[in-house]
Parts: sequence; structure tokens; C-alpha cells
Amino acid sequence: MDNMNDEFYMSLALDMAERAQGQTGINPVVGCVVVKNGAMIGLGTHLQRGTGHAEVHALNMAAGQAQGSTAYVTLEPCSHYGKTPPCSQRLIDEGVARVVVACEDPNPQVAGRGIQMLRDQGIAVEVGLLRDRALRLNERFIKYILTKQPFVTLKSASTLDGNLATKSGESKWISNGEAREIVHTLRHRHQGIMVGVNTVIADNPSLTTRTEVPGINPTRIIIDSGLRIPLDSAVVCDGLAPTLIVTTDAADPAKKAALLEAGVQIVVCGAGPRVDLKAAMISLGEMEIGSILLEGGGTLNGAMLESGLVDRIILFFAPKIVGGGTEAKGTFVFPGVELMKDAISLEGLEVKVLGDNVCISGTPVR
Ligand code: AOF
Ligand code: ZN
Repeated sequence: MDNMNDEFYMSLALDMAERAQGQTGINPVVGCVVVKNGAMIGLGTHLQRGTGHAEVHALNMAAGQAQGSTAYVTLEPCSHYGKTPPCSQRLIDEGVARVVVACEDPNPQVAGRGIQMLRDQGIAVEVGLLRDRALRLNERFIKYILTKQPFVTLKSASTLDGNLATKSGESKWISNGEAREIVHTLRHRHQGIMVGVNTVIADNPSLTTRTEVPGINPTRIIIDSGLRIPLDSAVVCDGLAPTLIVTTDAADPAKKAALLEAGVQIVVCGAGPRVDLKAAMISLGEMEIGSILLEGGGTLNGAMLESGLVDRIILFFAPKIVGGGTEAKGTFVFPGVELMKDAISLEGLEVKVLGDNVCISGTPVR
């Protein structure tokens, strides 16, 4: 697509928003392009929660020249006083003549009011250009703003027979370098990364973001109902990112004290023996963790999936078969369904070939 038309500018705005994924916290990613007399006069992206919105940056760049211009915005301009003043008012004040919007803002404080404000002032507003791409880009924001619970992306890298490790527990490496680079980009794009304590015990992972250029480390969330986590594990000791352990009332108070002493945050969800995962999502949401990358293992994957807490599944497959029978480390460990009609299926399937690995992703539905 390189014709100079509405789509040309909107896709630039979306490209800018896309690159800001991971750095806006619970806020959406938004891009804005202001065009006048066939030339771009302002570009803006929302970069960080609490700082200027995309429209504000773009209009600041336009430096008072936006009278009669067209503004392309990937999300409906806001109508409320949040951490910043309403963008719709700013567009009106600058004399913008036409606003092209990719998708409505689901935030109940906005939800159409931004578009209405513009129309009430006689500004021509068109909504829906490249809407699907815009909605997909902000799927984490949309889930959080509507439910106050984190959007959960389940990622796994398994053999073709669905195992996360050999029967002896060896897991390095299943997927290829290309797949692993994508996984680290996914870490950058989520506020939290979640694993079960057995993964910490087995692999002692650091759960940090290691991309070619520096990325942001998510908060490390360990589901550990009995506080079995070793005090010398990397996530407790390395200080590379915040670590939060979700546990139960059944956990040992002395171990809890030792972990707190080590600087780990502890959240209690449930009386035991298992962590109440639904309650955990509510607590994490209250702590403004709006997105979580779930990296297993199989038991936590199965429990999260069964509880309906997974919003997107991304599976990387390597062309290897390791077998292992009952000792195998399956991707999804849960009691399972009796009938095929009760299977959890993936909607909106996407398949990508990454060298000799394959990535299959979609939205789980029952
Ligand atoms: C826009 N343009 O670039 C963004 C918008 O706390 P605040 O002030 O940053 O407001 C956050 C809310 O504003 C957020 O939940 C969403 O509804 C909207 N974000 N709106 O017009 C932007 N980032
Ligand atoms: Zn705004």
C-alpha cells in the first residue's frame, strides 16, 4: 500500500503506535498524523502513561499550523480529563477540519464522547479505517479497561508432540533463535510474565527481556501456593526486575518473611491448597498489571486455560518428537474433555513459518 490516500497516513499512525507497544503500561498505544495541503505537518505517538497523548505531540509539532488540516488517529481522541486534558478539545482549538479515526475508545470515560465532541463542533469525523488492525494492536488495553483484569497471552515452545521438555526435564533448546527472539519481544510487550514455581525450581530462569536492542523487563509473577521457591533462585536474588509471588494462606509464615526480606512482593490469593487463579487476576489487575505473558509450565497453562483466563495462545513448534509417556512434560496438563465437541478451540488462527519452526496463534474459545 503506497498510494497517498487516507490509508497511507493511517497506516503510518498505526506503525508508530505498534512500535510503542510495551512502554505505555495500562494505557493504549496510539499514533497520530496531521496532514495539510498534501504535506505532513505533525506526527505523534503516546509514549508513556502520564505523558502527552499522540494528538498532543502531533499538534505541538504542527506548531499552530493545523487550521483546516486532517488528523489521522488510531484511537478515538479522548474527551475526559485523565492524567492529561482531552485531545478532542485540543483538536477543536487547533481548528482541525477533518478527523479520521481507526477505532472507538472502549474506555467508559470516552466511549464515543470524543467523536461526538468533534462532530458537535462541525468537524468531519470518519470512523473505522483499518479498524481491525487498530483493535488488534490494543487488545491488551481493551481487555483491561473493560474488565480491570490483565490480558493473558499464553506462550509455549514445544516439540511437535506437544512436550515442553524431555522426560528427564531437559528443555534447552526446543525452539530456534528466530522463535526465541519473538518470545523476548513478547516479554517486552507485556507488563507481567507468569510461571509456576515448578518452572523456577526446574530451570531457575531469569524471565527477563533479552532482545537485540535493550527491552523492558516485565514484573516476574510466580504462582507458588506453598512458597516452595528456593531463596537463591534468580528471580528472588538477581534484582533485574520486580518479582511478585502469588501464594495462599497455607504458606509457611517464616518462608514468607524471608522472601519479603529479600525484596519480593507477596500476594495471597486463596486459602489453599492451590492459588485461586481468578482471584489472582483480580488482584494483579488492581495492581495495574494490565497484561501478562504466561510461560508455563504445563500445569499452570492447563489451570489457566480451564479457568477461562487465557486471552491469546501463541504456540511455537519445533520439528522434534521426544515422547516420554506419563513422564512427558505436556504443554497443557488438565483433566481434559470427554468429547471433541467440548474441546477448547482456537479462533482467528494465524500460522507463521519461522525457518524450521512453526508458530500457531489464536484466541481460545469453548
Ligand atoms: C487519546 N490519545 O494518545 C491516548 C488516549 O491517564 P491519561 O490522561 O493518559 O488517559 C488515559 C486514557 O486516555 C486511556 O485509558 C484511553 O482511554 C485514552 N488514551 N487517548 O486520545 C492517546 N493514549
Ligand atoms: Zn487524549
